[in-house]
Amino acid sequence: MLKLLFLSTPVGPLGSGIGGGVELTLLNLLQEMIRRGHEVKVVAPKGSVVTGVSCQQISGTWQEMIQNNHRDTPIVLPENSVLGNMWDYAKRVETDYDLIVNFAFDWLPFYLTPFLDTPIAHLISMGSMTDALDEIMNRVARKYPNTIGVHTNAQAKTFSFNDICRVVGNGLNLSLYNYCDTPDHCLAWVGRIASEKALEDAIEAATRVNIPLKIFGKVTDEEYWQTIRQNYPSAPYQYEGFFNTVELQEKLGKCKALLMTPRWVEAFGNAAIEALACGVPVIAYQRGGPAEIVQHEKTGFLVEPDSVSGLVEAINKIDSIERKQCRQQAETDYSLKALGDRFEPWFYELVK
Ligand code: HBI
Repeated sequence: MLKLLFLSTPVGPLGSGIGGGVELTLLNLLQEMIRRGHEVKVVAPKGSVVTGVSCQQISGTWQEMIQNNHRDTPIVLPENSVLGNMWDYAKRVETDYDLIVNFAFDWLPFYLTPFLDTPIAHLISMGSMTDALDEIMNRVARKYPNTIGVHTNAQAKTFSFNDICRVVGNGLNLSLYNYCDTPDHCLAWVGRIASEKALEDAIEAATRVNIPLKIFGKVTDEEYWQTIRQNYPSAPYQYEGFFNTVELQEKLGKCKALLMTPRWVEAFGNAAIEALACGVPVIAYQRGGPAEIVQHEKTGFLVEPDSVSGLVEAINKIDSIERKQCRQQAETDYSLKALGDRFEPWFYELVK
């Protein structure tokens, strides 16, 4: 049995949705490690909501989203940084734990690693973003091999230390997702509405096949969203909004396919496994995480990146995919048990 200390992302409270995919990963991993008999404590910004486990609420100023930075942006820590305060706490209690698990994609946790005695596992949630962050991650990877976990090989390949990090995939609580065998005549797009997600390609494809597109997710780039609405005044799309897991899966399941159009290297692509869990085939650009999730012509289609005609071609063949196969893949590769089978051995290796 291990005593684990999970340090959440500093961009906002757990449960707010600001942290996006990493919130889902932390909560799913927490649930699975407790089910396996380990003790877990969470450290997160004040206002976090975590059911069934003790959560140390840390006050302080949230960290800015790293997506807003450029490659050469210097590291910025605000006055009364919540990230700094989280690590003050971790340093104070570290002897009570066998392993610290860091979920922040930030410079400070890596810089502090050699100053703590308890081993630290870093689970990183994006591909390479800035030079300063790459440099400090590389330093930790070299000094402490295999202490950095990534979700996919594609994400690992964006870093120079891809040969000494651990690919751990991701996973879902599949009992929350219901299989739907008879979809309505519509397509789905799920994700933060921001330029790196290239929603315009999905709208263009839906327009060409004249099938309504349902859009789910938080608008995190207002200007980008307004541009889309101006450029596609009469396209067949409907903005549905941002939903929690239970509501999202109920609406997503009724769609003929999920379109994934990432312009950047998506580290994983939680939406892909959420769709599969509902029996929804995935049509994705052959780029980043989704390219390692979708089984081409079995649970969806992988098309040439940035090719709208590729999306259209796949949409026209979507009925050839057996929806049951999609649910089956989620159960085989992305259940909480599969997630725990990838993380638990990694954690034991680090505490030896
Ligand atoms: N930005 N600075 C910073 N730190 C994070 O941990 C972070 C982020 N941006 C996005 C993010 N985490 C999560 O939404 C990941 O799931 C992408």
